[in-house]
Amino acid sequence: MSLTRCWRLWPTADKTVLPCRWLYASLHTSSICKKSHKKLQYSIGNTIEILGKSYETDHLTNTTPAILKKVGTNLHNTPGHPLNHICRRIETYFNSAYVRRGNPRFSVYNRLSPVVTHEQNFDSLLVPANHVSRSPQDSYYINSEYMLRAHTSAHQRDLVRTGLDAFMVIGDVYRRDAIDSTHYPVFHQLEAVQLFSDFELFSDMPNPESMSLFEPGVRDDNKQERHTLQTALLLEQTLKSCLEGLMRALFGQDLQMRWVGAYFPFTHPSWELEIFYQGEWVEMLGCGVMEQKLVDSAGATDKAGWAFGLGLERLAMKLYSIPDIRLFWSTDSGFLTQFKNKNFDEPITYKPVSKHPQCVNDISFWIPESFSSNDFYDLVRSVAGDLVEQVTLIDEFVHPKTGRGSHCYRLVYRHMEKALTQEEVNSIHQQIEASAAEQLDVQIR
Ligand code: FA5
Ligand code: MG
Repeated sequence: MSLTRCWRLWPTADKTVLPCRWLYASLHTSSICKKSHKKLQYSIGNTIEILGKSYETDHLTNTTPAILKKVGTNLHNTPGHPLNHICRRIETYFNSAYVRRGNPRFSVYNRLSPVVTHEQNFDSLLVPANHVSRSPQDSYYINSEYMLRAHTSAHQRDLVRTGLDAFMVIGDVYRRDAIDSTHYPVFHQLEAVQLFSDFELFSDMPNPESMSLFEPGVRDDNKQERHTLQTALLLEQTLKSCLEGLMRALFGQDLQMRWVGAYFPFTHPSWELEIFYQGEWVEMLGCGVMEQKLVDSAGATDKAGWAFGLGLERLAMKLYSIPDIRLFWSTDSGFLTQFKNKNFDEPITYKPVSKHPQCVNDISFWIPESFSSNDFYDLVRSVAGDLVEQVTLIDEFVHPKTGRGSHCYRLVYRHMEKALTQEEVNSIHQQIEASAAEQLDVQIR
């Protein structure tokens, strides 16, 4: 099945979520964007410090100071933070549902550095060299060797290599992404991997000794070439029942959820799980049967397994009725005290302190040829921080005579903790215009 067909066969009705980067990539097979970053916030040959280590910047460096400030915050390990509550609830589910000889089956890794090599983030996961997810438009690069991980899957191969066959990785991940209430350039993922020997996978079957994990075969929509059909079906079944069980343990029996076919270079077959939230379907996680080539490359040649990666903010927003993803970074006691000193498994419903009024301002400019919207989103974040709630491209056109492109963005300003005055908004808006003109070579209209 071609990747493009895969996307068409499984359209997601979830309009709040951008097309999955892995699916989207399949529609844009062009090579990595070669655009040079003219006005870097760090100049080439400088060093930047991240978690006590120095990295030399080069032509690929595109991490912004605003992003680097978030590294090491460790919200997921902060007692009383909603992300910590949710991690502990998920760990509790796994520790009760998955036990081996009286001990938790899954080991938890929640302090791995978010600085990884490009090789870990992409190559170890079989992401092709020209895959668009490697584009500087999508990820935060530290330099030509290191980056801020774009997903917790970056640790899969190395942890399997250490001999583990069931583990979770919890951590902060970094992506240059849209700005709205469910997307933020730093968010948290919880990844889990479970590998099975033939003995483990088939132990509940009538004739386990007659079954085998592997056979030479062909790849189709339902299975990989090396896997027997039973292997593929049992892995799918154990994966889906694990995740449906987790969602019911968190949200109760009445939760509406649905499986949507997906594409990831490191799993086949692959799915996304969506749940119904505030009148819309929201994607919570991606998962699938691990590519056997990846498992083999990590030395577990006699095992097959599944993996999933879920977005913790998305889950916590639904579970605690948190309306905006920026709130997780709030230092305001109005937010934090609602979770602090609560038991992690207590039901909590966030009560908005008060939603202050929005201020809306548009910005229009002529764009240079190399322009990318994600550059503008990053710039808005750097200048205005969390004062901007949403940025939407509301109009674009090409001048019929000059051929120049023009973009118009609508910026919605709202402070989470106080009402902004029109003067404050105007001043930030002007700073955004000035920085865009200077750093992105746009011409304000
Ligand atoms: C991944 O990141 C894959 N690594 C997941 C995976 C793991 C697949 C293991 C197969 C096996 P994706 O890009 O779809 O996939 O992100 C996973 C989840 O992270 C999403 O479902 C969503 O819940 C969350 N997420 C993605 N982008 C954002 C964002 N900008 N802000 C907040 N949450 C996000
Ligand atoms: Mg996705």
